[in-house]
Amino acid sequence: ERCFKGWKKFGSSYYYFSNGRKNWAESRQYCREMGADLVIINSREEQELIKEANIYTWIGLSDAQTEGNWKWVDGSRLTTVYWRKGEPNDAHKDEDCAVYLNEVVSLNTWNDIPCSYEAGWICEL
Ligand code: 2F8
Ligand code: CA
Repeated sequence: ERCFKGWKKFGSSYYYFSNGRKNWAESRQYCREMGADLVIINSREEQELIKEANIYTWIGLSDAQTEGNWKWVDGSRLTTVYWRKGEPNDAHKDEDCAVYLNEVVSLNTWNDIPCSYEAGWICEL
């Protein structure tokens, strides 16, 4: 089995938690350069796994292509959803990328924010 230094193994995937912050596209690029992509959340277990993430952390979810049609970076539709109450709200009609909000800030939920915002990120391989 290959060794992924700094990656956390869970089920059949590996997860990388960033230091530092980037916008959504740059975060995604960082993951792709390592053969991974931003994290896709398909289960309560996976949502629980990312609890140690920073306050604002990009996940691989966006509706940039068609407003209101949230899709994972692999093109798949949402199965489980963990939106914070009242989200996604496309505030100022400018929120097309999703962040994970940690337990302390907002009880382990998601929010849509502008894709240009700088946040931490999680890659999944
Ligand atoms: O009240 C919810 C609202 O809070 C913030 O805007 C004031 C969020 N923006 C950022 O975190 C950048 C909105 O996304 C959120 O809907
Ligand atoms: Ca929002």
